[in-house]
Amino acid sequence: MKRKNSIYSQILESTSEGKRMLAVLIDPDKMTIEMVSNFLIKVNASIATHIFVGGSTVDAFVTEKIVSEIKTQTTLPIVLFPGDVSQITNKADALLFLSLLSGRNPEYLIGQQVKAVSILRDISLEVISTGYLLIENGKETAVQKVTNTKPMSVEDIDNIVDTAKAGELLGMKLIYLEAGSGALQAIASNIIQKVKNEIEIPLIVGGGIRTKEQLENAYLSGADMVVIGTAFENNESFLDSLKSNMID
Ligand code: 1GP
Repeated sequence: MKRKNSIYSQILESTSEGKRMLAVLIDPDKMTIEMVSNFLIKVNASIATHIFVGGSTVDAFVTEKIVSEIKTQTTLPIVLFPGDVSQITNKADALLFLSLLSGRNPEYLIGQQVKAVSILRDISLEVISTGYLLIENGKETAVQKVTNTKPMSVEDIDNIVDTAKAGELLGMKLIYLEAGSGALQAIASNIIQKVKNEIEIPLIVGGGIRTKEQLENAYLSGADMVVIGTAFENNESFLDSLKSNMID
């Protein structure tokens, strides 16, 4: 089946033009269908460019319902960021096909991806191969627990850079530096800079970003796209402060 690649093309175009992308992460485990409408009004008025949907532990079919609801409330692209194969639905526009390169658990390096094929075979969802690197942040995160892998040490930047580069050389289309949802420390500038200098594919950074300063810092360090979830869940006025007509 021929697959679309329009979402990835847009990401490449924005990256080459230096346009900042912001993905709002909606965890179906934390947001109910009833909450979507009000939240999306704020998202639509903000500088957000993408909506990511996913979580580490989400009940089957919940994702599909919430994606369908989100779709009625926004024109922004909806990209799945799944914790496992049960979260794949063709109601979304694209899927981050994640491989957890920072860990050595075969289930999250290739096992889940093999299981996804029988679902993907029958649907035309855009698939974007993504090298996913979990970096330590000062506390244990859901990704770490669920995948039973260790995050990469912030002391070993060479290893982080080489792992990101290996993902690119394997043909991955995006690299995602993840500090983990609700991280105490977001990904440090020097890590973002060094990874960005090494790779040519777009770079996504997420985990623990709570302020405009941290967001700005991630972009200035080289993130092409930043993902924020927890800060918007806890404080929707943060979203208001990122209005699309905002003049800095
Ligand atoms: C988590 O990178 C995302 O997978 C976003 O993290 O919830 O901390 O913003 P936060």
